[in-house]
Amino acid sequence: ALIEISQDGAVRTLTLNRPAALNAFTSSMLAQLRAGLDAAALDAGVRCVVITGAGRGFCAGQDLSDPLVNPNLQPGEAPKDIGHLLDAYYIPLALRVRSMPIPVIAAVNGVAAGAGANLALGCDLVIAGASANFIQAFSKIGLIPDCGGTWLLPRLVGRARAMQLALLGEKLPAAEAQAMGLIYRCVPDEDLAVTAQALAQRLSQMPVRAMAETRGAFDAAGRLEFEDALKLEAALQSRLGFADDYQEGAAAFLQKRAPKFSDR
Ligand code: LHQ
Repeated sequence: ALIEISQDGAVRTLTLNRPAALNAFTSSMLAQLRAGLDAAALDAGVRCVVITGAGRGFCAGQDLSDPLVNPNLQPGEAPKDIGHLLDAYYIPLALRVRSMPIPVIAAVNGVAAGAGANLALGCDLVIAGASANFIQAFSKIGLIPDCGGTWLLPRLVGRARAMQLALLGEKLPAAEAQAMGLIYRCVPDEDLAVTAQALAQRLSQMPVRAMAETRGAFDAAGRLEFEDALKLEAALQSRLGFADDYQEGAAAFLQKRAPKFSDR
């Protein structure tokens, strides 16, 4: 399978599995990844998702040898519209990540380039191995950052650094990505899998529904006035206040016992 699926407790791991091409995306791989996320979203037994890569890379972005993106056009052959690939695959995938009812962790085990970098940056927490690099490779082939890059980069690191990354298209080592606030954390390569899984297990025991609402509220706040963000918080808090997780969390606190969360 182009996406390998495994489960440990309530943690579902989706592994991009085309290591000979650094897990560069083909259309069927993008479709399988989206289907894997759909299945995780629908499965009440899954409370956190980890996306990682097989082999030495995380994901090299769109497979540039795919006929759909026009490699080696013959003289007189008309180029195909690559925008269709975004409409059909990348937009639904990026939206799927951002609308998951549970937290999504990217465990970036090696190079993350182009759409592969931005798929990772769209996740809720990004943890990377020290040898991983983030590359906005688009500028080198005459394209703009896609898979959410134009929206994510300025928000994550500010316009100046977003422009630096997008225009220069240089390799950004994971340690620097952490230092500039692009990602949550950089860890030694040999610790990545264990650290990411431990983090996922920890999140899976927490109130995951509130985490998904937090992501949604952050995204919404980006286009709201302060007062409207306050009102959105009140509306969401009102809804969560009726949910089991809040009742359980508050009761457990007062009873000085460990909570057991179940909402999703
Ligand atoms: C690849 C790729 C690749 C095919 C490595 N494709 N084979 C959306 C919609 C429509 C159109 C276009 O794009 C998009 C979004 C995008 O993602 S655009 C950006 C596409 N990605 C890139 O431009 C990155 C291209 N790759 C690289 O720059 C390098 O491979 C990086 C820096 C990622 C890794 O460099 P190295 O560690 O030196 O590895 P390598 O270059 O030797 O790659 C290993 C193999 O993987 C190699 O195959 P081979 O048969 O020679 O061993 C590469 O050809 C293959 N590969 N990326 N995107």
